[in-house]
Amino acid sequence: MDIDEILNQAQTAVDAAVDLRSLDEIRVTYLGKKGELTSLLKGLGRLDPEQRPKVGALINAAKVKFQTTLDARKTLLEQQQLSAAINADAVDITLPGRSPTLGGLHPVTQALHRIEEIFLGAGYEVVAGPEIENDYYNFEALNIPSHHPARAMHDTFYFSDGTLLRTHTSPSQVRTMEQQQPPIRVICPGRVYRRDSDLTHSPMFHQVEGLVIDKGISFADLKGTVIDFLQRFFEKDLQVRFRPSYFPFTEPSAEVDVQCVHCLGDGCRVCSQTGWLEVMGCGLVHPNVLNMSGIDSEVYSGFAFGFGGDRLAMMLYEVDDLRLFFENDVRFLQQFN
Ligand code: 2NL
Repeated sequence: MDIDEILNQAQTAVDAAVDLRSLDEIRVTYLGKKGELTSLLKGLGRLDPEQRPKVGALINAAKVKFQTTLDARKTLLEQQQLSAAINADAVDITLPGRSPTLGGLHPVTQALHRIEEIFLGAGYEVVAGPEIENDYYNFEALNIPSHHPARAMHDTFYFSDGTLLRTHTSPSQVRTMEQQQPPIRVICPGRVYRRDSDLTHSPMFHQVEGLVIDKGISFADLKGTVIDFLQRFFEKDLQVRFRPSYFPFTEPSAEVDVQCVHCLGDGCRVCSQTGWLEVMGCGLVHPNVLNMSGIDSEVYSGFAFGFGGDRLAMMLYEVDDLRLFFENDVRFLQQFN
């Protein structure tokens, strides 16, 4: 076969190659150790000596032409392979994005914020304090001496050094009384701890306590404040009643019931057919409590109240199981977003 014929054949083969692998096979066929153009060069030895330079030059020129065609095809196929890969990986930037799901505030936090808003609107200050307390602030200053039966009622968690987890947020209010003279209007929301755990009690719950001290504060002020708060919180003109009760830190003391938010007083499972739900404890601050914190009980009087924020959140959102607030199942929590 003559050189031009081989070159023609080789170039046709190159043009027909559809990928880099078959292109390389073609290169080997013509330029490899046993390739067709290589063999022509090896055959030069059989020619007349005077013909060798001319034929050798022709073969080399053919090799160069072939290599050029081969390189051009290689570049083209590489570009095709690259754009195919880019197309396969392409992202459709016109697709709408997937927005991350946003979390929300826990229903108890929402209820606490709602409570704070109501009292802030009435001129109260929101006060926080430590969860680890000592005997004086948690008990002594609240007229609960050691061996008082109320201590057992509080089911306290003690640390080995005698400190304890506060059983109510009253210690924050005691510090407020120590630090400022009346008029005092504060609420103290926060976590409190009691060794108590069953269907309706969690060892940690959220308490909100309120304290008002000024000249001439009476039980009527307490009643008006409590009734107004409950009606604002539930956004309903619910009936409220006060029953006499006992706390060491208030005298007189009362427990407050509100008309059942579920049945509005008809009687249902939630209110055990009574039509009423117990919501808080309250009373006029005991003179001993005022005096111990440096407020003259002959000059000033005050009222205080305390309730469970979790309990009020349950009533507001009609949640019938306290444990739902602590399990943090997103299917439950999402309903409050
Ligand atoms: C309840 C009852 C109550 C208070 C808390 C209080 C605080 C000071 C002085 C006097 Cl510094 N009293 N707090 C008074 C009455 C009741 O809480 O059932 N809490 C969950």
